Amino acid sequence: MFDATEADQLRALAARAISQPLVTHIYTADPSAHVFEDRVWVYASHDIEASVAFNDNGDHFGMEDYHVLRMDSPEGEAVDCGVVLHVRDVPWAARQMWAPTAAARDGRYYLYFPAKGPDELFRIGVAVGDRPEGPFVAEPEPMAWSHSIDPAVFADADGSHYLYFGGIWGGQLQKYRDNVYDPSHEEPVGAEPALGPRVARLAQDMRQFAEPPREILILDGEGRPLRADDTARRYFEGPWLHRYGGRYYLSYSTGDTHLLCYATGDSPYGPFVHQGTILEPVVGWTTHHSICEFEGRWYLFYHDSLLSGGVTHLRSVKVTPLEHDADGRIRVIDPYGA
Ligand code: FUB
Repeated sequence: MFDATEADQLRALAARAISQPLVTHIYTADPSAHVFEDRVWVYASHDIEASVAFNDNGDHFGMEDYHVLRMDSPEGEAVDCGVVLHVRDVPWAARQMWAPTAAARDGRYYLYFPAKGPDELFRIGVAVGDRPEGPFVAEPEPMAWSHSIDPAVFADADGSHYLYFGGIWGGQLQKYRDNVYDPSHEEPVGAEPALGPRVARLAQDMRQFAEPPREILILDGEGRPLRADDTARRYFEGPWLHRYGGRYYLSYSTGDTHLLCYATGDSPYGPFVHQGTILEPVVGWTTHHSICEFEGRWYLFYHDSLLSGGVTHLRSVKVTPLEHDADGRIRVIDPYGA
C-alpha cells in the first residue's frame, strides 16, 4: 500500500510515538473513557475492513459493533471485555456504528451510539445495561431530536447529564438547522459563522433529551463566532466536555486540518472561547479523543493509524498524560514527540 518513502516515514513516526495501542488484536477508535467503579472503561469504535470504497461520506468506516476496554488505571493493561452491542441487535439501525460514549446513573449504564438507518440518515440511540461492560440492550427507536454523529456525555457536579454531538461532512450536521433536516442545507462558507456542535440535557431516565438540542457558539479571542473558513479552529466533529478549575472545557476535532483543540466557557451550554491545540495531527485522516481524570491526574485518550500502516479506517486507541498549566491552559501534545 505504501511506497518505500512512506513506509520509512511511518517507521520513523512509530519510533517516536509517545504511546502504544491499548490493544492490538483488533482495531479500535474514537475512545470515550470514563471512570466507573474506580476503574477506567473505554467505549470505542471497533474498526474493520468493510471493503467499502473510500468516499467523502466516510462509507469506508463500516463498523458493525462495539467493544469495551477495561483498565485498572490509565497506565495499566487494557482488557477487552468483548462485543457489547452489535448492529443486528439495534432495531432501527442499518449500518455504520460510529463513535460511542457512555454514562452511569443510579447503578445503570447507558451506551450512546450513532448509526445510519435504512434512510441513510445518522441518528443517535441508547442501549442500557447493569454493568459498565454490558451487555447493553438497545432501545427500539433512536432518541427523539437526535441526528448526526459523535455523542459525548458530560456528568456535571449537580448530577445533570448533558449529551453533546454533531459532525459535519459525512456526519451530516450541515443538513440540519434547529434540529430539522433539509437536504438543501450546506456547510457555511467564507466569513459565515461555522456550525457548532449540539448539546441538550438528558432526561432523568437517560433515554431521551430533556429539551431540544441547541447549537453551541464557539468564539475567537475577540468575541466573534469562528468563521467557516477558519479551518484550523472551527468545529468539525468529536465533541468532548470536561471541567477543570471551575471552567468548562469543550474540545473537538477540526477535521480536515487534523487537530484536536479546545475552548473554554462558564456554562455547559457555552459560549466557549477558542484557546488552542491539544493534539497535533496523528497518522490517519481522523482524530478523535476523550479526556479523563483518574486519581487526580488527567489523561488524553486518542487514536492513530500507525498499527495498520496508515490505513485511515483501521485505527488504534492510545492514552497519554494531559497537563493543565497554572493558568488552566492545556499543554500541546505531539503524538510523535518522544
Ligand atoms: O469512526 C468514525 C468517525 O471517524 C467518527 O464518528 C469521527 O469522529 C471520526 O473519528
